[in-house]
Amino acid sequence: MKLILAVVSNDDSSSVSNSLIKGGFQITKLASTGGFLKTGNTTILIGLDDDKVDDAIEIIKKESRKRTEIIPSGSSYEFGRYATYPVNVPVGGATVFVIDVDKCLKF
Ligand code: 2BA
Repeated sequence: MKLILAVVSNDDSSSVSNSLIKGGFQITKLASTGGFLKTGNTTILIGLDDDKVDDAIEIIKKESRKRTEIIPSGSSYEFGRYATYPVNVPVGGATVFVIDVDKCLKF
């Protein structure tokens, strides 16, 4: 048995967890905070059989693929008025750890 720990962005956490549940996986979601940026992210725990690890990773990869989004940002003073301008911001991505599990007990 394995335990997957997947750190995903809060934006992707619903689609990742919904797809995992749809795929038959049991999950636990933890609210977490990145040590570097100190912003919120979501850590998803998945206990699963060894032969299901690749399937779960595929789902996580598909639902949290790194991409850029265009968001309005900042303001510039041009032609006598302030305006926002669009910038490309990288979002998404996941950090995945796969750990061996000796035992899983439920009481
Ligand atoms: P990522 O490497 O994609 O990591 C995203 C989040 O995943 C991290 O949030 C952290 O919560 C978790 N994570 C990543 N690697 C981990 C590991 N080896 N062990 C435990 N948790 C891990 P943040 O710590 O806030 O980092 C956000 C982004 O800032 C990172 O994206 C990376 O691009 C950058 N970063 C992190 N540490 C850095 C450093 N020391 N110097 C430069 N850039 C750094």
